[in-house]
Amino acid sequence: MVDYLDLDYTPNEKDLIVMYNVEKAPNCESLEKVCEEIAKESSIGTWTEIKTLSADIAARLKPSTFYIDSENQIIKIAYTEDLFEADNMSQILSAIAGNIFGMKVLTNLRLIDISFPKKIIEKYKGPKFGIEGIKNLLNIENRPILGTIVKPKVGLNEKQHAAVCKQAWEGGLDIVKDDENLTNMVFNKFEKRITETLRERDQVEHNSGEKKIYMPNITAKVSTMKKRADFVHDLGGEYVMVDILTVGFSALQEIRDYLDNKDMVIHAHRAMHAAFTRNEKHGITMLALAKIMRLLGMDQLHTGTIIGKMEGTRQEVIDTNKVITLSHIKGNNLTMLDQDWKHIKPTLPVASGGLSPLHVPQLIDILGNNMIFQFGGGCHGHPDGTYSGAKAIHQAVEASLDNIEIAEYAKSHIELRRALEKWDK
Ligand code: CAP
Ligand code: MG
Repeated sequence: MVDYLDLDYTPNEKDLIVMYNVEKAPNCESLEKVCEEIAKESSIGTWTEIKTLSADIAARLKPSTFYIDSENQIIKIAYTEDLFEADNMSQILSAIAGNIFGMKVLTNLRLIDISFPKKIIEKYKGPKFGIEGIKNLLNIENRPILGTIVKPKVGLNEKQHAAVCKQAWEGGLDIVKDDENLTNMVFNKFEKRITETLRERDQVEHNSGEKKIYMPNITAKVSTMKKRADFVHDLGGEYVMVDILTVGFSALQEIRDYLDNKDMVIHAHRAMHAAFTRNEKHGITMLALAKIMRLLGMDQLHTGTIIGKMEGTRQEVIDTNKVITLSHIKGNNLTMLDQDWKHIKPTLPVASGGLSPLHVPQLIDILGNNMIFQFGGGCHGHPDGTYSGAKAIHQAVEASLDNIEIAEYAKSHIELRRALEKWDK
């Protein structure tokens, strides 16, 4: 009989460790029993003893549940590295985040965090640029990077799209991006949109002397994403955006490798994440997902605003930003594990969703300056349009960095005043 429970076990540097929150099913005898089932199903075992599982295989590969906090229903399992194909994230997740979510012995299962061992970390490049690389590229030091998402999400034609981008850049924003559902549409063709928009970008850069960024959404099947990235690159684009979950983990690995010698920044949009990150009792935390994305090489990642329209508590967002920006993580027994990120650069967090200039003081206060703040409706919804919306966002940041109340600053800045008139209800 293989024993998957070993509370005396001390993990070593060859172990991948997973922290789970477990709610056992009423018909299951104990938390220890559930731990055994989770460890079995996520590694070498199944629902019954099998004759084909030799003592040697068990000795080499069986994982150990080495920590059980029955009060908080939190467990930690150590998996030896030989259970995994180190450079194959899909395989790793099929094991530790696969069948186990569907087992009847548990009512809920939440994967809280994964600690990756040296042998796995070494197989990944991580972000090409990281926070410093992006700040250098945009020549921005002591303030958050400011961006907008073209709205409406879809519907504009190529020229209309480019014109909106031009206004946002001229209004002072650094970045303009496609929305998560804008790719190659009958009314807005990818190549024509990129051509029109990068031409406007070049013009605004020339006139303003400021660095301006366009993040086109290349989300599609992998071969098409490669072609679209090439098209952007050949036209002088430095960024691509990918809907990380809908393209999938293996596609992301492929794209990161493909873009490695093209010097392109990868912006990761997390559309669909809430399908498995939102339920606090079941699924996978955004923190764990964010760590996977840092390892896979995403330079920028949406992680939440705390104060905007999307779900995500202050603790979740701050912890998530911590594990993707720091080089060494000191774990606790509740929300995160120790992690040494070795050569893996930090990923720049993105706060986006339901933000307007009014949110800026709080955003800077809670999340700091090493951030990207994005405003869709909060820019294009300005009473006087996109250009004024962009100006108002910039003015709110200027005021906040100088510790001036935005209401006070608005007295001498019409765009900000108009924004307050609309949104300060
Ligand atoms: C924001 C946005 C982003 C969300 C994604 C939207 O627009 O473009 O996709 O921020 O959420 O479509 O909602 P608004 P998250 O600024 O107009 O809200 O960042 O939480 O992944
Ligand atoms: Mg969007």
